Amino acid sequence: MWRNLLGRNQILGGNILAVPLMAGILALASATAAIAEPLAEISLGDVPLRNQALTVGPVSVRILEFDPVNYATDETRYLAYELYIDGEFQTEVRQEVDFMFADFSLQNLDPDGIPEVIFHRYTGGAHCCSIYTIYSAQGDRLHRTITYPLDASAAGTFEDLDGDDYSEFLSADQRFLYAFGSYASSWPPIVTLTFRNGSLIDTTRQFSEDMRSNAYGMYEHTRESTPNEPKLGANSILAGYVAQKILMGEYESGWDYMLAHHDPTDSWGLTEYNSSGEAMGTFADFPAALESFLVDLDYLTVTGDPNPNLDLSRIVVEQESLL
Ligand SMILES: [Ca+2]
Ligand SMILES: [Ca+2]
Repeated sequence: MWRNLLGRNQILGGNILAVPLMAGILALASATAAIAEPLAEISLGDVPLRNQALTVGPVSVRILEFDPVNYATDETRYLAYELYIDGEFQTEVRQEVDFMFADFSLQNLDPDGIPEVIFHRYTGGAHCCSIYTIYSAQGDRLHRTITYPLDASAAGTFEDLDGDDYSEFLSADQRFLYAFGSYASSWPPIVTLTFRNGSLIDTTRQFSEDMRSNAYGMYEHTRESTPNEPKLGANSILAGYVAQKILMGEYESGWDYMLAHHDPTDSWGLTEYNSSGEAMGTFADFPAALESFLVDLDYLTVTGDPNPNLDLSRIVVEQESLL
């Protein structure tokens, strides 16, 4: 599969934004970054597996048991696997099969020469969801990182964007999906994480060219929208645009652009909720709703200033631990 189908942008056919999202893909595809290639991989699909081993250098995964989901019954199926380094047992995992397909791959995400084990599963549903579990030898311990379920627009592959042999994980802030428009008109700011010492670290702001490319796509598809002659879905793209500009250190120009191109007639996202999810009222307009949203998501501080301490790894990484 073309990697970008599971990358930051995806092709959405038959709707108003099919062309803009395609444009984003082409922009990213033209980059010269090295895609991390698996050294070995094994797919879990519709065939049961027993005692299958995958080994590269000192690292081994042994799949003890895998039975695919049987949609005809409710019977619980299991996946069980073990990890070894230098022939020494590290950990065993046994879990219910909650995925449509999955794979194990071994690849170098950092320069220490000991491959990482990446277990990637896809749980299905309308737009959901990829979940990554990454195991990395750190000294004599195994470090495990588990991502949140990531929408296709937020779950990319690993690429080494800057050639330093530490792979980047290309994602996006999926909290912007549906916030101010339909899925198809949602265009989130990008999130770039770098794999270091077994962890995914937020390095989004270091990759200014990527951010600028994403912001340019958003600009191209909202520049003809004005408050008097708004384009459908403009607010949703502009929400992502302002957030992207905050990350670029250009909050004020992003905000001014949003004011000049937003749709004052679109009420999507204007309902105000309390922390329990109950509707509390309605924001006066889209700019007021957007500012509150950006504060809620920590792009802005409560005083309305760009938050220099925003750590976007926390919206991708659900848990990590030394085993
Ligand atoms: Ca490694
Ligand atoms: Ca890198």
